[in-house]
Amino acid sequence: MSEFFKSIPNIKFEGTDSKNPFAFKHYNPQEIVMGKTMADHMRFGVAYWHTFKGGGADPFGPGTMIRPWDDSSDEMEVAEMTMRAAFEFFTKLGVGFWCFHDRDIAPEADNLAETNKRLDKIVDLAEKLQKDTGVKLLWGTTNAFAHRRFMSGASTNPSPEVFAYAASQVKKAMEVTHRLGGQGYTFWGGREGYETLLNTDLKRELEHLAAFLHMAVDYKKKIGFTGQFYIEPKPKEPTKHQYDFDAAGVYGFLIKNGLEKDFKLNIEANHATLAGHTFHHELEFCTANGILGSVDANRGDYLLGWDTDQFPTDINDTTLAMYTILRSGGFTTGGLNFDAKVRRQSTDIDDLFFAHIGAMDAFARGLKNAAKMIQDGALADMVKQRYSGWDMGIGAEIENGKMGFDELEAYSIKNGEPNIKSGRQELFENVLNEYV
Ligand SMILES: [Mn+2]
Repeated sequence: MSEFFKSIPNIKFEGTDSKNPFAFKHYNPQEIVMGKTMADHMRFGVAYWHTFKGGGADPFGPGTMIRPWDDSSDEMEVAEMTMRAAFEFFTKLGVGFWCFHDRDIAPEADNLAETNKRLDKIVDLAEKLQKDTGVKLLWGTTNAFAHRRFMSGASTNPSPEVFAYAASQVKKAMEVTHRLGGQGYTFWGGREGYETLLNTDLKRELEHLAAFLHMAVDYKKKIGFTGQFYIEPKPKEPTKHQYDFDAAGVYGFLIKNGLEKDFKLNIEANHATLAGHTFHHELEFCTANGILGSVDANRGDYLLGWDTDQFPTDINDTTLAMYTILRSGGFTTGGLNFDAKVRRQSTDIDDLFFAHIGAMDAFARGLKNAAKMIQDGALADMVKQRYSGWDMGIGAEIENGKMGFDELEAYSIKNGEPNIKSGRQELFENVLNEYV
């Protein structure tokens, strides 16, 4: 079936001695780590929007990449060629999953009814290609942020007509995700936020966002879609303030609105750093609250303040991410989706392979490092020791709810100044470095 990537072989594991740039050095899909194959741990997915629809455009210039699947003046012909190229790529790379926005896979027509027909036509092809290749849909989503109608947001738009349009679009995107057996559906808040508070009724917009998500939950039940709903936090860009700011903000919003049972989070590494957190922090917060759903695996640049969506290559980051993901019990419906784009100067088709191969190897190393850290118990034993005061005596009594302020005051007067214990940060950092 090779049409678009004729010169590129199927990517195989060749081990660390290999110098072949079209081979994995660390990712060995069938290798068992902590009782599961690497493929089952990671559940790698390719992001359709960046890898097949991204052309390298930036605010200073148009795209730089010329793709063979883009070679037609007929938009629907391009859409079909792109879908064929995508499944050829998934198969050669050896990933199990893909993710898409509705408008990536099928272009808009002059009206919504016609747009929906176009989407159905491309989804017919995607359904066939999924069947032929065994590649599955990790999640689908809606692009309700690019078109000018969404310039002031979708569900938080000041206009109810735009709210209705966005609802119609999400309805259809959920239907096609359901039809393709999607294991999840992601709500990324596109332009759900504001540019200035002066023209914004923040309270009302947040109420509308909650109402919208409740409608989505109702519709999910109505059509029998059993995939997991995710919200993907992001603090800013394109708006100055995005409502789904970070994991903690989203979790508070979900609880306030009675939505916490219906949503988990899709954590993106670069969104975490934009929020002033680490990727590790956002994953750890989700794990602590049982809301880790899926991951958009990428990275930012330490010197740039925007969402650069680079492919993840930092072994420290992947080790800590997998350390938390493994301790959370691992992915069920979710996976590691490469929401990442090759750089504007990486113009060849080969670069798409190098980017994904490197990222998959980086996570494979992270997985192996994290598994060893868990098996050795090195960090966990040190953390347990640090909190050991809570396992006995006054600590256990506080945790068991047997103490109040009166009792604690009496205890402190009797026992005097507390003993302090070193936090040993440098030792913890040294231990981590023994594994990376
Ligand atoms: Mn993302």
